[in-house]
Amino acid sequence: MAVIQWYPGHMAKALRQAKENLKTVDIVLELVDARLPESSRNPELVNILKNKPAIIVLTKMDLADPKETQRWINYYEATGQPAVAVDSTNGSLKVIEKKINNVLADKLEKRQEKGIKSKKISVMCIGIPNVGKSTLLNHMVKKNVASVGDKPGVTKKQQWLKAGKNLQLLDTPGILWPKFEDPLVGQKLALTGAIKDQLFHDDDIALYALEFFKEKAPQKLQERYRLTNEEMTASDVDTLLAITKNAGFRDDYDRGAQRLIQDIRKQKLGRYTLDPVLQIAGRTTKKEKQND
Ligand SMILES: Nc1nc2c(ncn2[C@@H]2O[C@H](COP(=O)(O)OP(=O)(O)OP(=O)(O)O)[C@@H](O)[C@H]2O)c(=O)[nH]1
Ligand SMILES: [Mg+2]
Repeated sequence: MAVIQWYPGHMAKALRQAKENLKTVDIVLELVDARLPESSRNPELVNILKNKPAIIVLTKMDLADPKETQRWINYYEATGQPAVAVDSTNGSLKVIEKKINNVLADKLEKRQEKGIKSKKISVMCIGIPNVGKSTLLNHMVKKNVASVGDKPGVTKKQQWLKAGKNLQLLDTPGILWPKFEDPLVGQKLALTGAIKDQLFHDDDIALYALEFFKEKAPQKLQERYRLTNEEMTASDVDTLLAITKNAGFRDDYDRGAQRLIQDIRKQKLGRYTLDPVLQIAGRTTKKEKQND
């Protein structure tokens, strides 16, 4: 099976730092992308989070299929993992503060009994690159203090931010893991912009995307690229060639692939969820059964 092998040194360092900080923070916000909640979960982070209060925050819910997002929340909550979904570019993030207070209720009560009222709750925000950590924290502190950008690897080092009287928040650099055992995970991460574009072939990602949208949103695909029925039912390579031609790129297949990827990232083909909860939850249950 093809495995993408790469792991920049700064991510190894960021993982070490995250491990160190776990000892001091009260709670962790583990950010995942609502369009691919499991594929955007870094197994190494999940591993170090054992026994630490944590909340799974599904970001970019405005880009994902709302029904699937709700199913994911239900699934996580049912498996004892507190979860919320947010759009950090719009609306209130009070839901996160509420969830933090909820998860830490016992600890906060004990602090109060001991008369420690002034201690702030310290929160570390972790997740893969470009998942929206800095955007979410800026929103929570109501200031643009952390740098954000529509590409992976914007935050280079940790930064503490203060939110109101009660919270202090730690922004961290995005961390991926050294090997994607399932190549599909790498393709999903690339399509949604979590991996630097230079690290994958546009046409591989475009072909994966075509297969997905042909099945899930054929009408949108057909309308946007003015594809005939024959072009829709042709092989994915031929459909991509038709898209390239219809976009006016003649036979510049790479530009066709880039256009499709950019369009999907900009939501021109609508909201979508690449990780289906039922399939993945089913797989987990099967695995659990095998381990029993
Ligand atoms: N639509 C939408 N876009 C979001 C949301 N949250 C973040 N973004 C966008 O996602 C991009 C990445 O956001 P960042 O906050 O820089 O992501 P990050 O996780 O800090 O990334 P690194 O620092 O590179 O690890 C930016 O273009 C944000 O505007 C969201 O909830 N919805
Ligand atoms: Mg950042």
